[in-house]
Amino acid sequence: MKIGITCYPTYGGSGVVGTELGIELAARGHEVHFIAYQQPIRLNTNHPHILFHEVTVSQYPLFEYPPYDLALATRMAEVAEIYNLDILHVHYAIPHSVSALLARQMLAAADKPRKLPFVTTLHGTDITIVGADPSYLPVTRYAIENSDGVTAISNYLKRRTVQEFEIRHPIEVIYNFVNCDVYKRNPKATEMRSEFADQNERILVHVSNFRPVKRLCDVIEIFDRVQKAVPSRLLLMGDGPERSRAEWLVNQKGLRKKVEFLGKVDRISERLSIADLILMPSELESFGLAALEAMACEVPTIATNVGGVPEVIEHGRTGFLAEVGDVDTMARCAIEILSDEERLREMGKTARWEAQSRFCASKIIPEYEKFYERVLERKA
Ligand code: GMT
Repeated sequence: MKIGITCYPTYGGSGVVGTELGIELAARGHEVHFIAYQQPIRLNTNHPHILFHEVTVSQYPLFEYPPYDLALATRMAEVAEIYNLDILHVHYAIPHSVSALLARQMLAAADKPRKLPFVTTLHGTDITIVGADPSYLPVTRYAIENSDGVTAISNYLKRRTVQEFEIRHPIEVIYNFVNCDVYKRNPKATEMRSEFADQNERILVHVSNFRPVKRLCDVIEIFDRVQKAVPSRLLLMGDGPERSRAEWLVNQKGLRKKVEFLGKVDRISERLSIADLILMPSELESFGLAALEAMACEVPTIATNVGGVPEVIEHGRTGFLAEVGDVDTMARCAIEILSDEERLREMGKTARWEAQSRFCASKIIPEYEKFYERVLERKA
């Protein structure tokens, strides 16, 4: 198949899923065309079946807000026509599904009309935060309803979309995935750990885009309690609006020597594979991809019991779940597991097993392929 993929190219779950999906599809022989305003952050391959098409948004003094969605629609239609795309797959409804809808209509009305069915994958904040905003809700609902196929990354997100957007269009749940050959425990973990921690210290990690929804300060609060009981270090991967608040808190608590802000890390798998625990105390997560990637690396998660997280992490088996803001309970669970080497490793192994058996790319990518085939059959 010739598949066009649009996602946010920046640091964030939906962009990661869109990019990794394209990479996996190309590895399975499909031709994949990424269409975005910048090369996606995880697109670091020269695979011959992957092409990147940049969307340039012209500036004009009249435009206080340059119309990216229109430039994107135009580029989608162009790429579809030139490269004869079979299908377009957009990640994150706003504004990508609206642009795809426009591209489909433009091509249908062209001198030589052609079909361009599109699939929208809902990731979370496009529904729960941004999409639910009254200024976006009607247009988001319209674009979802008019997509040729809609998928959501968890049952939770599907339910929420149906309830809040009153969507009648069927939504298929296709879980996020992880490439278990790339994300795995590093056999050289012990050597690599010495770059960040002493031999007797545990390594805790957090990965996110540091938006308020991630509750980065709770990560610091949890770590502060943990390091008082268990010698440990905290590695923070990512960047975003909450960084300076978190830096202040780290400073105030005298944790500067124990907390490292690594910024936007390219090869997350290398860092995850040396970790003992991942902290994800988010206000909301429709899935929690960072936790899944950690699970594949045998790293249990301490998280909040929100959104789609319980569909990924089983309390007491692959991690621990607590209420939002309950940093004491999350710290207590972390201390408990970090103090019991045997249970920690056993839980890590169970997490890996769960990632492999339920969320491995080799299982999930064929679900997307079948979904595309069904959409194409319907549109034939
Ligand atoms: O969490 C973010 O701020 C990023 C956001 C995105 O759309 O880029 O992540 C959402 O999609 C991820 C990939 O499907 C999910 O793993 C995250 O749980 C989801 N975030 C939220 O629901 C807050």
